[in-house]
Amino acid sequence: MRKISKIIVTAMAAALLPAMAAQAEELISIGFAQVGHESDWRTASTKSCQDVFSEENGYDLSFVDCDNDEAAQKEAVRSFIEQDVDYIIIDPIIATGWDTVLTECEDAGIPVIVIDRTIDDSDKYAAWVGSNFKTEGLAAGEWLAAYAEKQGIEELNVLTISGSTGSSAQIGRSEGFNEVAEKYGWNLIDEQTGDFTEAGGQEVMENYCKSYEGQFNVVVCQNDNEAFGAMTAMDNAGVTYGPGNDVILISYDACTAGLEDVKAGKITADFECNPLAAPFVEEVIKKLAAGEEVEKEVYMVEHWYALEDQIVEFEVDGEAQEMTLVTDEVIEAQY
Ligand code: GYE
Repeated sequence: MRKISKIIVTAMAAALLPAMAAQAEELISIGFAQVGHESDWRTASTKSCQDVFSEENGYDLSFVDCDNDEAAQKEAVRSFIEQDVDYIIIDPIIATGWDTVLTECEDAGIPVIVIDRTIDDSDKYAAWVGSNFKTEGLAAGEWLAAYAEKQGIEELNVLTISGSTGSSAQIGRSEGFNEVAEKYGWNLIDEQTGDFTEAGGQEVMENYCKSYEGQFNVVVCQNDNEAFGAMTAMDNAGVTYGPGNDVILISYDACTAGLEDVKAGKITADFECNPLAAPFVEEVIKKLAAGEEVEKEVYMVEHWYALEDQIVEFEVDGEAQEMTLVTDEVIEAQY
């Protein structure tokens, strides 16, 4: 009896093994060269990719955190080529310097999908999924114009803590906001990078508080984490911020912790950048696998957040913008 069951089990295993091997082979292999781990936004982006491109969903994901190092990111892409993955996802740390390595991907016949930040000096990729950073900057600027008017604030003296220099997120947000500032003749006092980190935001703001004491009434942080650091620096320097206080504090990303600070009356308005691109990337991959045509650019939908008294009407490129009131439910639903 025992012998028979052993034979059956062995036979079953022998039958199953090739099936399991075939299943492993069927996994779609993806290499993802992620920017790093500098912010809440980045954590949400990484999680979104890891959730969607899981083994359960039929993927074999090679994830590389490039720690904000451009050279390491190119190396990661080249290692994916060597592994001969089926698809490569890149979130480019900076916008330029990509043509050579993208040509290598093309020569190897591996489709590249770019997410979040753009590549501005090459079009050798199948598709890009991300946000319009210039629109975010324009929205922040036009909101400020409408809000200052409502409050009767005539002079705007602005300090900007920008994101990582040369990233398309930094370039677009600066371009958009500064275009509006120029239009209304605001005083742009200074713009220094906080590298999208809390420590960077704090350091820049500490210097600003010393150099420009009493000279500014607007601080623009190009992401929430920089805003967290800037708030610490302003607390230490005795500068008050948020609705009704010395400084109007503007932020981008609108991740959970950022929205909590809007709700707490610390961040005056927060301009969303949606990090959940992975489901759209998966659609692109499915279409490519089926030999279908894909859209070259896919834009994420985003919202602008504030409390009731800071919700004002404004337009971007002639289009009326709707703002979202921050409530506990809204925060709960955010990433
Ligand atoms: O705003 C910031 C992150 O590339 C849009 O990078 C992204 C930016 C995001 O570190 O928090």
